[in-house]
Parts: sequence; structure tokens; C-alpha cells
Amino acid sequence: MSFSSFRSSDEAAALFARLGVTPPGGDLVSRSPIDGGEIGAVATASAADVAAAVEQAHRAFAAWRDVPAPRRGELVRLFGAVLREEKAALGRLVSLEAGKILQEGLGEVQEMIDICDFAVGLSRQLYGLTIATERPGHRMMETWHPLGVVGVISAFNFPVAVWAWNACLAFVCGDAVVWKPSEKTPLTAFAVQALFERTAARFGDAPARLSQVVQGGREAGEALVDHPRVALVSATGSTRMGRAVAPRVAARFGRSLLELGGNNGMVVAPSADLALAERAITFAAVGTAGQRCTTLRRLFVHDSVFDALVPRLRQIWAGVPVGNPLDDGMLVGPLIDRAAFEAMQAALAAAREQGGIVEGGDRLQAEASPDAWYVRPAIVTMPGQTAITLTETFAPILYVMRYLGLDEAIAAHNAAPQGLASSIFTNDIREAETFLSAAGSDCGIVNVNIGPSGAEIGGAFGGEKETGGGRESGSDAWRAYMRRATNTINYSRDLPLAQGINFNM
Ligand code: UN1
Repeated sequence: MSFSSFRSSDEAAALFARLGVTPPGGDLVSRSPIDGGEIGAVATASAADVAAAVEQAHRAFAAWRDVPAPRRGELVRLFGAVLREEKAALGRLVSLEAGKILQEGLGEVQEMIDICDFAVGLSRQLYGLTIATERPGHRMMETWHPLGVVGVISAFNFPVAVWAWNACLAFVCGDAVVWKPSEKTPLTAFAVQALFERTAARFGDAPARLSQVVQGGREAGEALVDHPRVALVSATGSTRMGRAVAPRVAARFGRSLLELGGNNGMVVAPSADLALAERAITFAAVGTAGQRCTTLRRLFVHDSVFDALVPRLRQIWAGVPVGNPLDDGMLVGPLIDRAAFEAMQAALAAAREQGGIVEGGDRLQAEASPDAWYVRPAIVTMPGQTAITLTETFAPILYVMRYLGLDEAIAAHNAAPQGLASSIFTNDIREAETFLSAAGSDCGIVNVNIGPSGAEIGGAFGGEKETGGGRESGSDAWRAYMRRATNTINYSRDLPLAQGINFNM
């Protein structure tokens, strides 16, 4: 679609009508990165508004924790049904507000639906252990109880799915949720909250204010982080943000779950299926315009396959369709804003200075759409790993490096300060297992013959080092949203003490 006939505000109005929501207006204006146009506004929450929301959430929690978990699961089941009804409209709104291609906008809503299904199953599986005791006539077990109010801070790039990973688990675990979305994507959050309220009305007796949204930037985020009644702060964003959040939560002995930066790598070994690797690299490096925390940023290619793979990637980079993310067949949408474009240009300048050969990275559609920031994805051949390749730049830049031995490649791979996602392409079982082993990739996500991004919800999602160490979504990530009580019950007529202590008078 040519930009002259596209108006993001018209699109937004149609989607709000479809979803039955009306943004209230206010000081926080949302602009679509597709054309830079205003698509709606909401009001920023003050610190006092946030505190009031947390207090209300805490009251909701006190009622919700007594509802049996399978019944709590029913609320999430109904929410999944509402999301299925509204997938098309909500997915399109995600594209409109975050700039990702429609396939990825829809995929994000699918991820919400999937985590709903997962959480519904989980609502009957919040298991604790029974543990053998050392004392006769005793029984020991653990019980998992609801935790309290969960504060969710999310980023622009997954404006709805990351909240759902947290919130759907939190709801079945018996918690209440207060959500501070990115100030760049307030409208998708507003719409999701409206869909949640539609769900709560169908459910009937959910406590009021079980789920709330507080809009805004730093002030609202800080108020949430510092509130003593927020038992868990689950924050997704930059490592810089995590460095600010973690000590503040720790200072009041709150819990935090951090999903911070990634500087994700892939190793392409001599035996790799290059046709498969090429597709995986392309999706992982240029998909979402390089704005996923799991985006592939560093590619280590074995010397023997470098000349077969890298020129082919350059060709793909030169031809990958970039433009309006709502158009059919489009693969790369805009960057979120001007600051993202400037950060990308600064990184490319640094790469050149550090010996890199840069292809791509130039601005596109500037005349047709002067307030939007489209770029040709960049592919940069580096002489080796330098300061810039070890820096996460939230843009489509792929640094390509040559290697000779697997140990060298793993060491270079693990040299990044973050440890989120990684992968190896190889058909050699020794290499694959080495990469997966304790001495292999140091990341939270380690893949073989698929790229580092696009994780399924069933696994635990998160990473090590500067990525923050948190795990959310699948596997046993639910435990972060509950508190564990260890219970010892004496059904004997005696009082034996542990450790063989004799304390008789
Ligand atoms: C993020 O970018 O914050 O694995 C999350 C993936 C997505 C999640 C990314 N499921 O790429």
C-alpha cells in the first residue's frame, strides 16, 4: 500500500470500533511507527494513582487467593476465548502501534492464547512435594500459596504477549496484577485491559480490580517498583532499566523477575545445512526489524562455509521487503522511533571504525513517510569481536565473524555480557552436544538447527548474566508467582526433635 493512501489514525479508529474500546484521551499520546501519526492517547498515572491501584489490587488478591485454583483457571480459559474472538483486530492493533508485520502481530496474540491454554492446565497442577521425614509419625510436604500483587513492566516490542505470560500465570496462581506497559504502546495495553474486563463480566464473580493498567513512563514505573505491597516485580526491558529496578526491589526484600537485554549468537559449523541456516538467520536477524530481545546479532561462521553462506546472506539483505508492516508479503516494518534509528546509525559508525564492512543500514521511505523510520537491515562483516559487537543495539544489525575451531567460537559466543538466546547449526552430534553441554553456550536458551528467537511458550523463557536470570512463561516458571510453605505434621503421641536433639526436663 502506498503511504499516500495510508493513515494510521483511520486504521486505529476502525480497530477500536471493532474491539469496542475508546481510548480516553490524555497526555500520553501514542504514535504509529508506520507513518508517525497519532493513533490515540491515554492519561499518565501519577505516583498516587499507582499506589491506589496497588492497594485495590491487594484487596482483590485477598479475595482471589481463596478461590480454588481450577476455578481461577476458568477465568483464564474465558480470556483465551475472548482473545480467539478478537485475534484479528488485536493482532492488527499490535502491528499498528509497535510496527511489527501483521504475521507477527497475529503471532503475538496467538502467544497470548497459547499461554492461556497452558495456564488453564496449570491451574490443576500447582503441585508441591511430599518429602520423607526423619521423624516417626510425621509427615512433611510443601504447599504453594498465592503470592500477592504482581507488578508487570513490559516493553514496546512485545506489547501484549509478555504481559500475558506473566498475568495468565499470576491469575491461576491466585495473584492480582498491576501492569505498567511501555509508554510507546499504551493503546494495545488499554485494549487488552478492556478484553480482560469483558472476560471478567462473563466469569461473573472475579474480584474488582484484579487486573489493572497504570500508564506512563518512569514515574509510574518507579512507584510500582517501590510499593511495599508489590510482592513480585516482573520487568522486561533494557539492562539499564534492570540495574535501576533490581536494587530498589531488593532493598525492600521484594522479588524481581528480570528479562533484560540479549546479544544473541549463532554458530554455523562446517556440516550445517546452509539452506536451513540461511532461513533461520534471516528470520532471527531481520524479523521484528531486529527489535526482539532474542534477535540474532552475532553470527560466527566456520571458515570452510563462510564463502558459501555470507554472500548469499548479503543478497537476501539487499532484497528483503521493507515497508508498511500491514502489507501482504512485507517482512520488515519500521523501527519504533527516531531514537532507534539514531542508535543504529551510531552503532554502524562504530562498527566501521572498528574494522567492519557495513552493507545496508540506510534509511528508506524518508520522503513518502518523513515521520517514520524504515531502514534496510544491515549486515556487517567484522574482523573479529570488538566493543560494538559486544553491545546490544536494538535494531537490525547482524555482525558476521569467521571462526576456525568450535572452542574458539564458543568462547567468542560466551564473551557477551548478556546470556539470553543462542543456537548452533550443525549436523555433527559431537558439536551439537558440546554446544548444549555445561561447557557450551552459557545462555538460558540454547538451540540446535533453529534460530535463537521465536521461543514457544511451553519452555521457561529467560537468560543469564546481564539478561537478569529470570524465567517466565512455561515449564515451572509459575513458582515465581507463588510462595512456598514447608509443612511438618506430627500425628504421633511423641515429640521427637530433628537433629536427634534431646530436650527433656
Ligand atoms: C522479547 O523480545 O522481549 O522468543 C521476547 C521470542 C519471543 C519473545 C521475545 N517469543 O523471540
